[in-house]
Amino acid sequence: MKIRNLAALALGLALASCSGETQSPAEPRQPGPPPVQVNVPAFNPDSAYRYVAEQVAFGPRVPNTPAHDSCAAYLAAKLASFGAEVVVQRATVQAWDGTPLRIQNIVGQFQPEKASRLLLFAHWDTRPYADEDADASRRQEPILGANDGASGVGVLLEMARLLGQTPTSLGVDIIFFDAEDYGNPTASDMESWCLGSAHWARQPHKAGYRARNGILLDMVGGHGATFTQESYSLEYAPDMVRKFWRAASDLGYSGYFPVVETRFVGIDDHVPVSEIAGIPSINIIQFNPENGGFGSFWHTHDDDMDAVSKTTLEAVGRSLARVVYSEQ
Ligand code: AHN
Ligand code: ZN
Repeated sequence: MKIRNLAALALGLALASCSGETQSPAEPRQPGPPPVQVNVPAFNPDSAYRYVAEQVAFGPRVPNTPAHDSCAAYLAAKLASFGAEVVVQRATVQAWDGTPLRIQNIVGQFQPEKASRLLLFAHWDTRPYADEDADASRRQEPILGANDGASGVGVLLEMARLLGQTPTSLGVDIIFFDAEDYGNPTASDMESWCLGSAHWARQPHKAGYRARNGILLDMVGGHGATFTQESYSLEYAPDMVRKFWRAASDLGYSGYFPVVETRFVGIDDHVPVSEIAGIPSINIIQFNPENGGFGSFWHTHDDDMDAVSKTTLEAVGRSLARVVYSEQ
Protein backbone atom coordinates (compact mmCIF):
# COMPACT_ATOMS: atom_id res chain seq x y z
CA MET A 1 0.00 0.00 0.00
CA LYS A 2 2.75 2.40 1.02
CA ILE A 3 4.85 1.64 -2.05
CA ARG A 4 1.82 2.15 -4.26
CA ASN A 5 1.19 5.57 -2.70
CA LEU A 6 4.82 6.57 -3.19
CA ALA A 7 4.68 5.48 -6.82
CA ALA A 8 1.51 7.47 -7.33
CA LEU A 9 3.11 10.52 -5.71
CA ALA A 10 6.20 10.21 -7.88
CA LEU A 11 4.06 9.88 -11.01
CA GLY A 12 2.01 12.89 -9.94
CA LEU A 13 5.14 14.99 -9.47
CA ALA A 14 6.55 13.83 -12.80
CA LEU A 15 3.33 14.73 -14.60
CA ALA A 16 2.97 18.05 -12.77
CA SER A 17 6.50 19.09 -13.72
CA CYS A 18 5.94 18.89 -17.48
CA SER A 19 3.19 21.47 -17.72
CA GLY A 20 2.69 22.80 -21.19
CA GLU A 21 -0.61 24.25 -22.28
CA THR A 22 -0.98 28.01 -22.21
CA GLN A 23 -3.97 29.63 -20.58
CA SER A 24 -6.32 32.27 -21.84
CA PRO A 25 -5.43 35.69 -20.38
CA ALA A 26 -9.12 36.59 -20.16
CA GLU A 27 -10.12 33.77 -17.86
CA PRO A 28 -7.42 32.80 -15.39
CA ARG A 29 -7.46 29.16 -14.46
CA GLN A 30 -8.34 28.12 -10.95
CA PRO A 31 -5.55 27.79 -8.39
CA GLY A 32 -3.79 24.45 -8.13
CA PRO A 33 -0.87 22.64 -9.72
CA PRO A 34 0.04 23.70 -13.26
CA PRO A 35 -1.76 22.00 -16.18
CA VAL A 36 -0.46 18.64 -17.29
CA GLN A 37 0.67 18.20 -20.90
CA VAL A 38 -1.58 15.84 -22.83
CA ASN A 39 -1.81 15.36 -26.56
CA VAL A 40 -5.35 16.16 -27.49
CA PRO A 41 -6.47 16.34 -31.13
CA ALA A 42 -8.03 19.65 -32.15
CA PHE A 43 -11.80 19.80 -31.63
CA ASN A 44 -13.25 21.71 -34.58
CA PRO A 45 -16.15 23.98 -33.51
CA ASP A 46 -17.21 24.63 -37.13
CA SER A 47 -17.61 20.92 -37.63
CA ALA A 48 -19.59 20.51 -34.37
CA TYR A 49 -21.83 23.44 -35.34
CA ARG A 50 -22.48 21.87 -38.75
CA TYR A 51 -23.55 18.59 -37.10
CA VAL A 52 -26.01 20.58 -34.97
CA ALA A 53 -27.41 22.38 -38.04
CA GLU A 54 -27.74 19.11 -39.98
CA GLN A 55 -29.94 17.64 -37.24
CA VAL A 56 -32.06 20.78 -36.94
CA ALA A 57 -32.59 20.72 -40.72
CA PHE A 58 -34.67 17.53 -40.31
CA GLY A 59 -37.17 19.58 -38.25
CA PRO A 60 -38.40 18.43 -34.82
CA ARG A 61 -37.15 14.86 -34.10
CA VAL A 62 -40.17 13.57 -32.20
CA PRO A 63 -40.60 9.77 -31.90
CA ASN A 64 -43.09 8.21 -34.37
CA THR A 65 -42.45 10.87 -37.05
CA PRO A 66 -40.64 10.55 -40.41
CA ALA A 67 -38.14 13.30 -39.43
CA HIS A 68 -37.19 11.22 -36.39
CA ASP A 69 -36.54 8.14 -38.58
CA SER A 70 -34.48 10.15 -41.07
CA CYS A 71 -32.37 11.74 -38.36
CA ALA A 72 -31.73 8.33 -36.74
CA ALA A 73 -30.39 7.03 -40.05
CA TYR A 74 -28.19 10.14 -40.38
CA LEU A 75 -26.73 9.70 -36.87
CA ALA A 76 -25.98 5.99 -37.30
CA ALA A 77 -24.35 6.63 -40.70
CA LYS A 78 -22.29 9.49 -39.27
CA LEU A 79 -20.91 7.35 -36.43
CA ALA A 80 -20.11 4.52 -38.87
CA SER A 81 -18.34 6.94 -41.21
CA PHE A 82 -15.98 7.86 -38.34
CA GLY A 83 -15.09 4.20 -37.85
CA ALA A 84 -17.37 3.33 -34.94
CA GLU A 85 -18.94 -0.10 -34.64
CA VAL A 86 -22.60 0.88 -34.58
CA VAL A 87 -25.51 -0.84 -32.86
CA VAL A 88 -29.02 0.58 -33.10
CA GLN A 89 -31.19 -0.55 -30.23
CA ARG A 90 -34.87 -0.42 -31.19
CA ALA A 91 -37.76 -0.74 -28.76
CA THR A 92 -41.29 0.42 -28.13
CA VAL A 93 -41.78 2.18 -24.83
CA GLN A 94 -44.82 3.85 -23.33
CA ALA A 95 -44.95 7.60 -22.77
CA TRP A 96 -46.55 9.00 -19.58
CA ASP A 97 -49.71 9.83 -21.59
CA GLY A 98 -49.99 6.25 -22.84
CA THR A 99 -48.57 6.86 -26.34
CA PRO A 100 -46.42 3.92 -27.54
CA LEU A 101 -43.13 5.40 -28.78
CA ARG A 102 -40.91 3.58 -31.28
CA ILE A 103 -37.46 4.51 -30.07
CA GLN A 104 -33.89 4.05 -31.29
CA ASN A 105 -30.87 4.30 -29.00
CA ILE A 106 -27.86 4.71 -31.29
CA VAL A 107 -24.56 3.30 -30.02
CA GLY A 108 -21.13 3.95 -31.57
CA GLN A 109 -18.29 1.84 -30.16
CA PHE A 110 -14.63 2.81 -30.54
CA GLN A 111 -12.01 0.15 -29.79
CA PRO A 112 -14.72 -2.29 -28.64
CA GLU A 113 -12.10 -4.90 -27.71
CA LYS A 114 -10.84 -2.80 -24.79
CA ALA A 115 -12.13 -3.69 -21.31
CA SER A 116 -11.62 -0.25 -19.70
CA ARG A 117 -14.17 2.13 -21.20
CA LEU A 118 -15.71 5.58 -21.04
CA LEU A 119 -19.31 6.27 -21.99
CA LEU A 120 -20.30 9.59 -23.58
CA PHE A 121 -23.98 10.31 -24.15
CA ALA A 122 -26.61 12.84 -25.12
CA HIS A 123 -30.29 12.70 -26.09
CA TRP A 124 -31.13 13.12 -29.76
CA ASP A 125 -34.95 13.35 -29.67
CA THR A 126 -36.73 16.67 -29.30
CA ARG A 127 -39.66 17.71 -27.17
CA PRO A 128 -43.11 17.21 -28.71
CA TYR A 129 -44.43 20.42 -27.13
CA ALA A 130 -43.17 23.93 -26.40
CA ASP A 131 -44.74 23.98 -22.97
CA GLU A 132 -42.53 26.84 -21.75
CA ASP A 133 -43.21 29.12 -24.73
CA ALA A 134 -44.50 32.64 -24.02
CA ASP A 135 -47.07 32.21 -26.81
CA ALA A 136 -49.72 29.91 -25.35
CA SER A 137 -51.24 29.29 -28.81
CA ARG A 138 -48.05 27.50 -29.93
CA ARG A 139 -47.39 25.40 -26.85
CA GLN A 140 -48.78 22.26 -28.52
CA GLU A 141 -46.26 22.40 -31.38
CA PRO A 142 -42.97 20.44 -31.26
CA ILE A 143 -39.70 22.34 -30.82
CA LEU A 144 -36.60 22.34 -33.05
CA GLY A 145 -34.30 21.50 -30.13
CA ALA A 146 -31.12 23.04 -31.49
CA ASN A 147 -29.74 23.23 -27.95
CA ASP A 148 -32.03 20.75 -26.26
CA GLY A 149 -31.08 17.71 -28.28
CA ALA A 150 -28.87 18.64 -31.22
CA SER A 151 -26.07 20.48 -29.35
CA GLY A 152 -24.90 17.55 -27.21
CA VAL A 153 -25.11 15.20 -30.17
CA GLY A 154 -23.23 17.67 -32.39
CA VAL A 155 -20.35 17.89 -29.92
CA LEU A 156 -20.27 14.09 -29.60
CA LEU A 157 -20.26 13.62 -33.39
CA GLU A 158 -17.21 15.88 -33.59
CA MET A 159 -15.72 13.88 -30.72
CA ALA A 160 -16.44 10.71 -32.74
CA ARG A 161 -14.57 12.18 -35.70
CA LEU A 162 -11.52 12.71 -33.44
CA LEU A 163 -11.83 9.22 -31.94
CA GLY A 164 -11.78 7.70 -35.42
CA GLN A 165 -8.53 9.50 -36.22
CA THR A 166 -6.67 9.45 -32.90
CA PRO A 167 -7.17 6.48 -30.57
CA THR A 168 -7.53 6.93 -26.81
CA SER A 169 -6.07 4.76 -24.02
CA LEU A 170 -9.54 3.64 -23.01
CA GLY A 171 -12.25 2.30 -25.27
CA VAL A 172 -15.01 4.87 -25.79
CA ASP A 173 -18.71 4.39 -26.45
CA ILE A 174 -21.02 7.14 -27.61
CA ILE A 175 -24.75 6.69 -27.10
CA PHE A 176 -27.47 8.92 -28.49
CA PHE A 177 -30.49 8.21 -26.30
CA ASP A 178 -34.02 8.54 -27.60
CA ALA A 179 -37.24 9.66 -25.87
CA GLU A 180 -35.54 11.69 -23.15
CA ASP A 181 -37.66 14.79 -23.70
CA TYR A 182 -41.19 13.37 -23.80
CA GLY A 183 -41.63 13.91 -20.07
CA ASN A 184 -44.71 14.92 -18.15
CA PRO A 185 -44.74 18.75 -18.00
CA THR A 186 -45.92 18.63 -14.40
CA ALA A 187 -43.48 16.03 -13.05
CA SER A 188 -39.73 15.59 -12.80
CA ASP A 189 -39.58 11.80 -12.71
CA MET A 190 -37.28 9.22 -14.26
CA GLU A 191 -40.33 7.20 -15.41
CA SER A 192 -41.62 9.84 -17.79
CA TRP A 193 -38.43 11.72 -18.76
CA CYS A 194 -35.72 9.10 -19.24
CA LEU A 195 -37.36 6.48 -21.45
CA GLY A 196 -34.45 5.71 -23.78
CA SER A 197 -31.71 5.73 -21.17
CA ALA A 198 -33.77 3.70 -18.68
CA HIS A 199 -34.48 1.10 -21.38
CA TRP A 200 -30.77 0.85 -22.27
CA ALA A 201 -29.74 0.80 -18.59
CA ARG A 202 -31.96 -2.24 -17.98
CA GLN A 203 -30.92 -3.88 -21.24
CA PRO A 204 -27.55 -2.59 -22.50
CA HIS A 205 -26.43 -3.16 -26.12
CA LYS A 206 -23.97 -5.76 -24.76
CA ALA A 207 -24.81 -8.01 -21.80
CA GLY A 208 -22.74 -7.09 -18.74
CA TYR A 209 -21.60 -3.81 -20.31
CA ARG A 210 -19.30 -1.80 -18.02
CA ALA A 211 -17.73 1.65 -18.24
CA ARG A 212 -15.54 3.45 -15.72
CA ASN A 213 -17.57 6.66 -15.97
CA GLY A 214 -20.27 8.27 -18.03
CA ILE A 215 -20.45 11.86 -19.26
CA LEU A 216 -23.76 13.34 -20.42
CA LEU A 217 -23.94 16.51 -22.51
CA ASP A 218 -27.30 18.31 -22.36
CA MET A 219 -27.90 21.80 -23.74
CA VAL A 220 -24.26 22.65 -24.39
CA GLY A 221 -24.55 25.36 -27.04
CA GLY A 222 -26.25 28.32 -25.35
CA HIS A 223 -24.84 31.83 -25.78
CA GLY A 224 -23.06 32.79 -22.56
CA ALA A 225 -23.97 29.46 -20.95
CA THR A 226 -22.70 28.51 -17.52
CA PHE A 227 -22.32 24.88 -16.52
CA THR A 228 -22.57 24.42 -12.78
CA GLN A 229 -21.81 21.26 -10.82
CA GLU A 230 -25.11 19.43 -10.67
CA SER A 231 -25.79 17.60 -7.42
CA TYR A 232 -26.53 14.09 -8.81
CA SER A 233 -23.22 14.27 -10.71
CA LEU A 234 -21.42 15.21 -7.49
CA GLU A 235 -23.13 12.34 -5.72
CA TYR A 236 -22.45 9.65 -8.36
CA ALA A 237 -19.08 10.68 -9.79
CA PRO A 238 -17.41 13.47 -7.78
CA ASP A 239 -13.95 12.63 -9.17
CA MET A 240 -15.13 12.99 -12.75
CA VAL A 241 -16.83 16.30 -11.91
CA ARG A 242 -13.53 17.58 -10.55
CA LYS A 243 -11.59 16.24 -13.56
CA PHE A 244 -13.95 17.91 -16.01
CA TRP A 245 -13.98 21.31 -14.26
CA ARG A 246 -10.19 21.13 -13.88
CA ALA A 247 -9.78 20.39 -17.61
CA ALA A 248 -12.01 23.35 -18.44
CA SER A 249 -10.02 25.56 -16.09
CA ASP A 250 -6.71 24.40 -17.60
CA LEU A 251 -8.02 25.53 -20.99
CA GLY A 252 -9.10 28.95 -19.67
CA TYR A 253 -12.83 28.14 -19.58
CA SER A 254 -13.55 28.81 -15.89
CA GLY A 255 -16.10 31.43 -16.95
CA TYR A 256 -18.22 28.69 -18.56
CA PHE A 257 -17.48 26.21 -15.77
CA PRO A 258 -17.67 27.98 -12.38
CA VAL A 259 -17.06 25.75 -9.38
CA VAL A 260 -20.60 26.15 -8.04
CA GLU A 261 -22.90 23.35 -6.96
CA THR A 262 -26.56 23.50 -8.03
CA ARG A 263 -29.34 21.36 -6.66
CA PHE A 264 -32.64 20.34 -8.22
CA VAL A 265 -31.57 20.74 -11.83
CA GLY A 266 -33.89 17.82 -12.57
CA ILE A 267 -33.76 14.18 -13.47
CA ASP A 268 -31.74 13.54 -16.60
CA ASP A 269 -30.30 10.58 -18.56
CA HIS A 270 -27.34 10.25 -16.16
CA VAL A 271 -29.70 9.17 -13.36
CA PRO A 272 -30.73 5.79 -14.90
CA VAL A 273 -27.22 5.27 -16.29
CA SER A 274 -25.78 5.74 -12.79
CA GLU A 275 -28.52 4.10 -10.75
CA ILE A 276 -29.75 1.27 -12.97
CA ALA A 277 -26.67 0.48 -15.10
CA GLY A 278 -24.28 1.31 -12.23
CA ILE A 279 -22.03 3.55 -14.34
CA PRO A 280 -21.10 6.66 -12.29
CA SER A 281 -22.05 9.54 -14.55
CA ILE A 282 -21.97 13.32 -14.65
CA ASN A 283 -24.19 15.80 -16.46
CA ILE A 284 -22.78 18.81 -18.28
CA ILE A 285 -25.91 20.96 -18.50
CA GLN A 286 -26.47 24.68 -18.86
CA PHE A 287 -27.81 25.94 -15.56
CA ASN A 288 -27.52 29.35 -13.99
CA PRO A 289 -29.00 29.53 -10.49
CA GLU A 290 -28.95 33.35 -10.60
CA ASN A 291 -30.86 33.56 -13.84
CA GLY A 292 -33.85 31.24 -13.73
CA GLY A 293 -31.99 27.99 -14.36
CA PHE A 294 -31.86 26.69 -17.95
CA GLY A 295 -31.47 29.11 -20.85
CA SER A 296 -34.51 31.18 -21.89
CA PHE A 297 -34.78 29.02 -25.05
CA TRP A 298 -35.63 25.95 -22.93
CA HIS A 299 -38.74 24.12 -24.20
CA THR A 300 -39.70 27.08 -26.38
CA HIS A 301 -39.70 27.85 -30.11
CA ASP A 302 -36.62 30.02 -29.51
CA ASP A 303 -34.54 26.84 -29.34
CA ASP A 304 -33.36 27.18 -32.94
CA MET A 305 -29.94 27.74 -34.54
CA ASP A 306 -29.91 31.37 -33.32
CA ALA A 307 -29.72 29.97 -29.78
CA VAL A 308 -26.51 28.06 -30.56
CA SER A 309 -23.06 29.54 -30.01
CA LYS A 310 -20.05 28.02 -31.74
CA THR A 311 -17.86 29.38 -28.94
CA THR A 312 -19.83 27.53 -26.28
CA LEU A 313 -19.74 24.29 -28.31
CA GLU A 314 -15.98 24.78 -28.53
CA ALA A 315 -15.53 25.31 -24.76
CA VAL A 316 -17.46 22.14 -23.99
CA GLY A 317 -15.92 20.10 -26.80
CA ARG A 318 -12.33 21.03 -26.02
CA SER A 319 -12.84 20.35 -22.29
CA LEU A 320 -14.43 16.99 -23.07
CA ALA A 321 -11.64 16.03 -25.48
CA ARG A 322 -9.06 16.92 -22.84
CA VAL A 323 -10.77 14.67 -20.28
CA VAL A 324 -11.24 11.79 -22.72
CA TYR A 325 -7.65 11.88 -24.01
CA SER A 326 -6.18 12.26 -20.47
CA GLU A 327 -7.87 9.18 -19.04
CA GLN A 328 -5.41 6.27 -18.69
C1 AHN B 1 -36.41 18.09 -16.19
O1 AHN B 1 -36.55 19.25 -16.44
C2 AHN B 1 -37.47 17.25 -15.61
N1 AHN B 1 -35.28 17.46 -16.45
C3 AHN B 1 -34.19 18.12 -17.09
C4 AHN B 1 -33.83 17.25 -18.20
C5 AHN B 1 -33.95 17.93 -19.50
C6 AHN B 1 -35.08 18.16 -20.20
N2 AHN B 1 -32.96 18.42 -20.16
C7 AHN B 1 -33.39 18.92 -21.25
N3 AHN B 1 -34.69 18.78 -21.31
ZN1 ZN C 1 -35.77 19.27 -22.80
